[in-house]
Amino acid sequence: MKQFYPDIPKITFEGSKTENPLAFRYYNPEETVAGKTMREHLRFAMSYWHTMVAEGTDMFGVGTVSKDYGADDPMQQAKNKAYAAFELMDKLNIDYYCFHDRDVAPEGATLAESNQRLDEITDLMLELQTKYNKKVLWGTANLFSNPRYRHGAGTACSADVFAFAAAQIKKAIELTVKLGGEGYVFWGGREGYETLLNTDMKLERENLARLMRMAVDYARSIGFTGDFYVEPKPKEPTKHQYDFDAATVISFLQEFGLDKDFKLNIEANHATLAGHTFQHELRLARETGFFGSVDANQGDLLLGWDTDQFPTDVYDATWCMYEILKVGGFTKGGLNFDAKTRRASSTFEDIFISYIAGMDTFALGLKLADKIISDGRLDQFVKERYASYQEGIGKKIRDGAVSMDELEKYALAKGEVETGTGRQEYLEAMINSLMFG
Ligand code: XLS
Ligand code: CA
Ligand code: CA
Repeated sequence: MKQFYPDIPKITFEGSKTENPLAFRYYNPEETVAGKTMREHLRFAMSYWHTMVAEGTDMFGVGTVSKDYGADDPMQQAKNKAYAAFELMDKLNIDYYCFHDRDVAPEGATLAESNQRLDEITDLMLELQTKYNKKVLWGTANLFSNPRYRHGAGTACSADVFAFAAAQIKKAIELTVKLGGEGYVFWGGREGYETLLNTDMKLERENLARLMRMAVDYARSIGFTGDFYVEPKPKEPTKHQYDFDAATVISFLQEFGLDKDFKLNIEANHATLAGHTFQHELRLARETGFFGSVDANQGDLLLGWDTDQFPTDVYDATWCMYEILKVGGFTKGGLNFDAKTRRASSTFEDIFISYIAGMDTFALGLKLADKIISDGRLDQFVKERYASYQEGIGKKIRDGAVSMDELEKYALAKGEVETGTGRQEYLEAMINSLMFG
């Protein structure tokens, strides 16, 4: 069979001392860490849109790498793209992929034609999944690229657009089921607004919730047993997104009675755009029971947009894996590399090297997070910091067994209170010595 990456070998683990750029330094899939193999912990996924489709265009220039896969006809391109995708996952030892409907098959002149094209291409993808033993982590519908969605999809001012979006989601769910996908994502691409001058915010938010409810009910009725996720993002493309960050999404889900049906897909770059750390969003998702899946990438803190860079920051990966270990690991989610090479990194080899860098970073993060947790000093420190809630008045506060009167009496009797030092720098130095010592 024709190879699309003939110069790239299968990537294997060679250890941290290797100078071979096409080898894993830390990702050793069958190595056991904290009771599970790295493969089981990390559940890496390839993002179809960046890896197989995006050519490096930006606002100022055209693509720098061709993704036509040697064909002119769009359907032949889509088929070649599928062959290339599975070759790439096979060579990188990645078990899962994520896709939008429009990534895998070109949109047709009508909805019916688009659907027919999707049927044809997903037949091939199913064959390739079996051949290469690969799975879908999650599917989704692209409800933001086509100009019909310029006012949003579920939040569009036009009911016809809403209906079109519903039809597209219905099909994307059917395809996710056909491909055995373990999840389905709602990222609200243009589900927001630019100005309130022309916007009925109440209707838009209610409609978005209606669409989500219908999608879940339909999916369950056709036997989808996977998880639904909402992926928060604060801006880009619209100025005000209804899915701004984890807290906003959680309150939206609760407001509309969708909280039992959805979890969160937390993306690192979206967290920082919202003015949070990646770990903050993960912690909130974990503590509230909404943790689901992760889009592993990183932004550039000097830039105000979604750069979707491959994650190479070991601290961030460590804290991400710390939260994932603490939540008990993924169930149906995984680490999807929603990431692309920089525009100037314009060869296929750059794509492989980027994935290797991302996978190694998270493998290292996993080991370091396990080290921090096993060491125990950090957890112990936090426990001791809140020790006053374990007994006496603190325990009564936690148990809801105290009134304002009683607290006033207590405070009056106690006099001035002392709360001790936070010892942040001590902790930071301790983490450094655990990570690098
Ligand atoms: C865009 C989002 C998108 C979702 C899937 O910023 O990250 O790619 O992950 O629609
Ligand atoms: Ca994403
Ligand atoms: Ca993104």
